[in-house]
Amino acid sequence: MRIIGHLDMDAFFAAIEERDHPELKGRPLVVGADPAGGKGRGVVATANYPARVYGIHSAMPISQAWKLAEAARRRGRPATAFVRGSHRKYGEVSVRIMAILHHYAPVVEEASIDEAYFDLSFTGAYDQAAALARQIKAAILAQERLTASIGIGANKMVAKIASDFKKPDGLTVVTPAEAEDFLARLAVRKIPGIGPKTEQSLARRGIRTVNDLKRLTPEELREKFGKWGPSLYERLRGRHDSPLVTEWEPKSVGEQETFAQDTRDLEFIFSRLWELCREVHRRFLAEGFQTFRTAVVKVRFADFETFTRSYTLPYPTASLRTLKFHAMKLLMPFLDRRDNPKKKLIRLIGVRVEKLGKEEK
Ligand code: TTP
Ligand code: MG
Repeated sequence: MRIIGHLDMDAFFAAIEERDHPELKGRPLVVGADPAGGKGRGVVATANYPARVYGIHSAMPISQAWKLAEAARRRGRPATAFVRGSHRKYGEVSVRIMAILHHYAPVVEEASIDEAYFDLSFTGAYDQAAALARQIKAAILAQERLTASIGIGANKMVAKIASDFKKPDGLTVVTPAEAEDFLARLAVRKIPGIGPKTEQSLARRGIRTVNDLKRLTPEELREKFGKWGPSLYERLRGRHDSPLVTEWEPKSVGEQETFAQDTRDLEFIFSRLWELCREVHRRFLAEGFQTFRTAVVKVRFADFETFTRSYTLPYPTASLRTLKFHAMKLLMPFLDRRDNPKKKLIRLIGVRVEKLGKEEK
């Protein structure tokens, strides 16, 4: 018997800002781009629940969020605070939340910055799994002063839908016996993979709930959804067997170069460093990876003394610019007094990415 948990932090970025700025507590709060008095460009990263009451949500233009906040204020509703936020801080909190999960569950899939699946099959029973989920929520509250919502079900799909069912601070357990009825009542949009466009086109045919959609035969689903149809047919009935995608592949992609002459020519060394980064990044993509988390730089001096330095990002990225930035920061100390006080010449440099991730298909 499988028991899968899914955790999703509540209003994640906004909750962290409220925690760290008590004067914002309980007020409507938007984390995102600078609203610049309504002229701002860029978007909302997230809004806390009081700001969502005004209709503000993730990915909305910040100018529109500003208008909604102003309209609410003119109606006599509380004023909304706008903050830019700190992605570095959110990444660090995320790392600590994931560590808590790893402490309680042997297999954890870190699905995004504030979301993870974890295997609770080892507890052997749904009430035991629920008790453990309560412990996880309590540990997060005690250590981070943040709330999370958790869903428990027989597979990833049911667990994810369940974690969203009662937010914030929710715990929703859907046993295998309950799964089909639980899903049948929901709007079709709740099934991962059914987006706003499909929702609309189904609504035109009078199909709004999962129960409505279950009236379609596998053939009709294939007509409408193509190859995805048969697996959707199963999902609507609560069946979904994809595994948790856990560890990073224990692989790395790296390149190094021995210079024709030992050197301390910064312009030359950096031009070679950029080229190595580009080559590593190209191979990383060519080998089918989507993300890396660790950048490693290697330096060998003319006397063969060799060092490696690495930096692990708070969350996965695919960015060549990020790789170049951290490779440069890691290499710099070897070019100046910090790690090269005797001004030794450099014989070789290398660049490597580790903690590589491939997304689940
Ligand atoms: P979500 O879990 O989607 O949202 P949330 O945690 O803010 O709220 P909820 O209680 O509904 O789970 O995303 C997690 C964080 O990711 C969110 O706090 C900010 C960031 N984010 C963006 O920056 N842009 C986006 O479009 C979305 C959806 C999220
Ligand atoms: Mg969340």
